[in-house]
Amino acid sequence: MVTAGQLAADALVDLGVEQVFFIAGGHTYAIQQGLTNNGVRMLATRHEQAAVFMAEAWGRFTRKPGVAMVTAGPGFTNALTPIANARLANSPLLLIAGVIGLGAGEKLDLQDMVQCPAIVPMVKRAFVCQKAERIKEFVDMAYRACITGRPGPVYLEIPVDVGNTKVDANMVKKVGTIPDDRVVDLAKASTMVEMFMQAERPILIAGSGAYYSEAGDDLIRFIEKTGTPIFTATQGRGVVPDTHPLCFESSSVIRPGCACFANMNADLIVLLGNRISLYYGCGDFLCPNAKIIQVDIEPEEIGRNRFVDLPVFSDVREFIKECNRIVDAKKYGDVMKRRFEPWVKELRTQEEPMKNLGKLAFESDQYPIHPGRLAKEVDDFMNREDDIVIGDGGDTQIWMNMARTSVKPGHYQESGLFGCLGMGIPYAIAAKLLYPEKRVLNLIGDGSVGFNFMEFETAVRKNIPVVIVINNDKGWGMIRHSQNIKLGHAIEEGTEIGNIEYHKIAESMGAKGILVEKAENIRPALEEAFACGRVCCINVMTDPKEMSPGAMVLATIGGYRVEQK
Ligand SMILES: Cc1ncc(C[n+]2csc(CCOP(=O)(O)OP(=O)(O)O)c2C)c(N)n1
Repeated sequence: MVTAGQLAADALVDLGVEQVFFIAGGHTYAIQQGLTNNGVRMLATRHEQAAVFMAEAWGRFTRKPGVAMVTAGPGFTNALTPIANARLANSPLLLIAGVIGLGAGEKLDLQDMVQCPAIVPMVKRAFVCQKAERIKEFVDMAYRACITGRPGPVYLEIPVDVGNTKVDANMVKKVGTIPDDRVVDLAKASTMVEMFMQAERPILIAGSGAYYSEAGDDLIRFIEKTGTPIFTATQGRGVVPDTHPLCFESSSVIRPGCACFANMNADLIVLLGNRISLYYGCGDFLCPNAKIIQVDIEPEEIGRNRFVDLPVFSDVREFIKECNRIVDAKKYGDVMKRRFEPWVKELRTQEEPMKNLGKLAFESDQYPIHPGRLAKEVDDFMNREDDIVIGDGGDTQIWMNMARTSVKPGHYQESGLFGCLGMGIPYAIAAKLLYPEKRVLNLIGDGSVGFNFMEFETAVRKNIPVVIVINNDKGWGMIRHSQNIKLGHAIEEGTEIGNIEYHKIAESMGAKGILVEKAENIRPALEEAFACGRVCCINVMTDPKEMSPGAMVLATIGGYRVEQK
């Protein structure tokens, strides 16, 4: 006889789970014991939010569900923010939560709350296992739901009495099937190729669907044989390297480059596992006359915010493979290449003045330090092939996004559409745990760093040497700037933070602390931080007056669109 908690742990191991992030609680002992018995690596954080962010990051990096476990009631409620983040970012993530016993409802038991309905709108599926013998089936269903179709977060609730129940392992059904077929619409591939033959100014935009389907190599083959320019977005950043002659970096319109020009002047736009979200002005930043092809693994996603001329319900990689086969068979490649060449040249011409504009920030040696210069120093210092950079904050994340050169997928991370501050330190810890050989750095705003600051202690305790660089403008910069634009002034309460010596607080937890006040000292500080082999906090004092283009855009569109009365 074994506990159902042990069986749940066995099922997770059978599915290949090697790492769980958690905070212990009385409602999850049985599974914790089971996982420990099975040799699963357990990392205890200082806040459930951090544990779930770590699991989310793990899922993003590995393309398999990251697993977090929390206790009932407050453990559960603390876990919700990263779940919502994962939902909007399509991250494969499994949250296991304890809850009061099945027989304890309405008794005013400790940590009582009705959890499942609260999380339903945030997850792909929510499961409650009510019978100990069926626990393996539930682990299996939950895990599978994270990764079939479009990845996302899934919730599995195990009442404390169910987890503690002893069952005869021989009576438990054998489960554990993970389908690995990929859906592909072969007929639409020839339609797409014919549409390319009619186009003069096509662009491809590769999003997270290109990343999760591992479409990089096939995409490179496609653009090289057809001469089509490509942009990358969100998790798709790096699937084709920024340095490729046909890659025009991020499709973000605020990155110094030609994305805005391309989006508004293309005659054919192909969205590959990429949603028409705020990043494209919810469709308004895509040329109204362009033909749109949208390839997505989630049929209901196709057509959001914009009429789509060719909807393709398909896995990105398999679809592009088929397009490659057709282009080869019909010997269309050279015709396309010749036709698209002037367009590619035009894009290169258009991006130059924008890049020069970006240099004003990136190369500034002003005092106090320009935050754009700080982000560029990070980009130059961190090896683009191997190192991992994480951006977190308002303006801070925008600067890092603008500056980072992506040559490999998964190596630059930020929250995504949920715009959630505070994920940076947990993400960095998960990254370094997964890839001990890589250098990992998080550039984070001084507001954002407060959310999960205690995770410095986690990193020190577990000897996970991450480098956390704080862009310290002594305030909630993006809000300060957008209030200035919107209201004509910044409201002090809620935008000012003051001068906190973060490097000293981190030192008190066992990390190394460095203060930087001049631009020329940024690089030596980065060298010292990585050379010391310890967790390090670099507190960089930057100019509170410098505003990112993101703050400007957000003050005028998107969530700020509603007029003040
Ligand atoms: C969890 C969370 N709380 C509040 C916000 C609203 N918000 C967006 S940007 C921002 C300011 C961030 O300040 P900081 O981290 O210091 O970065 P900076 O903008 O100064 O670079 C705030 C409060 C948010 N996006 N997420």
